[in-house]
Amino acid sequence: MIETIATKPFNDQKPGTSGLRKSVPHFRQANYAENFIQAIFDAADSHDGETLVIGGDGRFYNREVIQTAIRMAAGNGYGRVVVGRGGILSTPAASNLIRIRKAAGGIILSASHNPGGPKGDFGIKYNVANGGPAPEKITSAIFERTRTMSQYRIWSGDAPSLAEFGETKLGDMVVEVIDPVADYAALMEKLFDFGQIRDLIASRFTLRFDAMHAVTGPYAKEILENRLGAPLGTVINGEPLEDFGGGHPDPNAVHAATLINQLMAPNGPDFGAASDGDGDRNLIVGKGIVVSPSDSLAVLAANAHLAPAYKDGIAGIARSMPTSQAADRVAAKRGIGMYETPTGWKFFGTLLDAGKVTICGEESAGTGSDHVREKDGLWAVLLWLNILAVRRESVQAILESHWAEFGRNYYQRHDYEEVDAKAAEGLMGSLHDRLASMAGQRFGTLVVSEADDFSYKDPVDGSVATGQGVRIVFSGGSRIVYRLSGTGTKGATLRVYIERYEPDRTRHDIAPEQALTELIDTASAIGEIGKRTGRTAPDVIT
Ligand code: VG1
Ligand code: CO
Repeated sequence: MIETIATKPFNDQKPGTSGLRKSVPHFRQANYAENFIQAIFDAADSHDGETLVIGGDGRFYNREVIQTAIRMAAGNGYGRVVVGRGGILSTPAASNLIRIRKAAGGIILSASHNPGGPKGDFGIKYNVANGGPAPEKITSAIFERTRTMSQYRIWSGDAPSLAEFGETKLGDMVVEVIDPVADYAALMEKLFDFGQIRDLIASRFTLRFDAMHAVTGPYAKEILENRLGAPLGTVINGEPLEDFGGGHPDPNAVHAATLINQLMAPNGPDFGAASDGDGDRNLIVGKGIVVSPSDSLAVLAANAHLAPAYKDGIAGIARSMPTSQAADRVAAKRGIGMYETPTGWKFFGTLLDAGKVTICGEESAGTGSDHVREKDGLWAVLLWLNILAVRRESVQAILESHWAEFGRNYYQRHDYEEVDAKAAEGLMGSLHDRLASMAGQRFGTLVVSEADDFSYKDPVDGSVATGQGVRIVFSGGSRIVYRLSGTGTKGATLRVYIERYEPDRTRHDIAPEQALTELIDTASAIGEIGKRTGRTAPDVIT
């Protein structure tokens, strides 16, 4: 029986960069998740008899919300829910399923790289029929709807157990429990030359993949160990755990330090990689070298033609604004399109759908292609492996020859976490106030050539996004970008992105912190970071 339950609106359900993210205790307030899910269904187009994909990264509270979402889908007229066994689906696997099942959309339960557990974070994200994150038009409609929510519809009986494969009925709706890995693994096998990668792995090449006790464990074991023949134990921390083993499933220098240390050891593996909570981010580490995500995007774009799926070349590249301009140099040299979008994967969807770009990436360790409409951690790992299998060079050698050909964009991102929200807004506000008078100002040897607040007009659908980050560009092309995170759940996170281009190939082996010293100091001075936040150093440098 379908029940209509009365509820009261919450005033804080505005989706951020990637869905609605709050702490678990916040999400556990009565009707909090139900209100947001009803708002998604109300904002989505008609869904009578349509298919909905549901899955999550396995974090604490996942199962409860999945049960609720399934019962609410039945209460709202969906014809079928496709759900991963145990409620598990990585974000890219969910995107793929939406596409191949011609679903009306999907609900992904994840707070991605944020920590999990009873006191950790939880999140709900809606993806549309192309498999990608809902565009701003829809996330705004969802938010508007949450402000007046007065009732939601739900099937009164229990949802089926998700432990077994197969179909059951909930009222008129079919609930289909599927293997979360199979379709995704088949897609990867279509894109890449598994035979060649298998040969590489069977040679003396050694690799390690850190799943960080998050969702990619079962995917990586099936693909790397079962299908590509990597020895058992190649995938470490491969059991998804509700609290990610107490860790922080963010593949960066701080949280993936153990993996990085292994790769820095002289007798360590040749290749290391890690992914985040929901499997859409990737970290690539070669023996003795951590690949910066912006460089990874550029190298993948420059070498994609070595993998079967991209053998005819790529149509174009898109990157988020704060991502380094390394990829732009590849696009310019190859004569293909280059697009600069606001932060967040939702801005790549129209470009991918229109065939303007094939590869997209963000400095936050997200890379992907037109095979799905999300960033994809294991895809990036496999494309790297395919390139290594063809070139038979080390990761370090590939990077060095890339820099020699295109020049090197030295790059760092500095995060100041849990900053007082008022202080962070004050800092951004003060930057805005000074933007108009910034051009021509001198800081040490640096002279500002332009300064603005990034806004973007989508070249396909004409939609406009404003207030996407303050950019300060210096003569010579160096840049400092400031923006506030849209995924944090405590206070504000200030992100400062610093970049300098070095064409001289005799100067490509400087440590980034050294190559960027003057810009780093200038970023603190212009942002008045110490004075306004009380911080003397960033919490995380990536
Ligand atoms: C961060 C990253 C952004 C990424 C987003 C979602 O957003 O900077 O590049 O798209 O997380 O990634 P923000 O607003 O905190 O800077 V994920 O892996 O959480 O889906
Ligand atoms: Co993620």
